[in-house]
Amino acid sequence: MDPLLMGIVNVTPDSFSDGGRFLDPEAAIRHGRQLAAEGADILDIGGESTRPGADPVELDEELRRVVPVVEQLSSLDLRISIDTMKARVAREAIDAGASVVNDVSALRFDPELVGVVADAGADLVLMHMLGEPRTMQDDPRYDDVVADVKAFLEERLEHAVGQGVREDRIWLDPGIGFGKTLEHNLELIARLDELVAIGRPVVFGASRKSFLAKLTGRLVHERLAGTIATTVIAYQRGARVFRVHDVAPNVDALKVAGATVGRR
Ligand code: HH2
Repeated sequence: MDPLLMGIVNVTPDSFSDGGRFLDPEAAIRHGRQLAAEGADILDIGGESTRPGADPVELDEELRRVVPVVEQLSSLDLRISIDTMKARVAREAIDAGASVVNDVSALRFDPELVGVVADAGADLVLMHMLGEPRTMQDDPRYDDVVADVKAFLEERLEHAVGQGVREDRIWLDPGIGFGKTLEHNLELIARLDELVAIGRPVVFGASRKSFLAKLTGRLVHERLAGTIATTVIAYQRGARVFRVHDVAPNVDALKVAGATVGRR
C-alpha cells in the first residue's frame, strides 16, 4: 500500500497545536482546502480535542462544529475522516460525506458507534489510549508497552469484526502521546513493525506532539523537523497512514523515504 497523508482539520478551541485557529467553520474549510492542495489523501476533521487534560464536548456542540465542515470539504477529490468517539457525530458526518471514522477510544466510549460504522461500510481507525484524555498522562505504566498496545489492538480488532465491521476496513494506531511517557513513545516508534505484523494498515500520529519537545526543546510550531524524523522512521517500520498538521513537507519526506526504503 502506498502511504496516505491524513491532514488534520481541528474545529476546536483547545487542540494542543492549533486550538482556536479554525473554530470558525469558514476558517476550518479554508484550512482543509489548503491541506488538500498540499497533497493530503484524507482530511481528518475533529470537533473535540483529545489533548491531555482536555474536557469533553457536548454532542450538540460537536455536531455544530464538524458537520458543516464535512459537508463543504466532501466536495473535494479526497476522503474525509471524522475524528469522533460519538455514534451520532459519526452518523451525521457519514451522511455529510465522510467515509472514515477515526475513534481514539477504539469503540470503548460509545457502544452505538460500531453499528454506525458497520452499517455504513466505513473505514475505521482503532487507536490505543490508556484511560481517558483527562487523566491519561498521570503516571502511565505498562509491562511492555509494545506488547500491551499490540494485545489491546488485537482485542479491539476482534471486537469490531465480531460486531460486523469488515476486517479489511480496519486500521490500527498505537496512539502516540495517549497515556505514554517519552520512553513509551520512543519504544512504540522503534518497534512499530511489531504492530504492523498484526496485518492491518498502521496509522501513525506524532505530528507536533509534546514528546518531540522533550527531545528538542521546541515550541509546538517549531516541531516540524522532529515530526518529519518520526514520519520517516515510522514509514521505514511499516506505518502507512500519517496523521499530520503540515502536509506538504511530509509528502516530500515520504516521497524520498518511499524511493529509498525497500531498495535493499
Ligand atoms: N492524535 C490526536 C487526535 N486524534 N487520532 C489518531 N488516529 N491518532 C492520533 O495520534 C491522534 C488522533 C491529538 O489530538 P488533539 O490534541 O486534538 O490535537 P490534534 O488534533 O491537533 O493532533
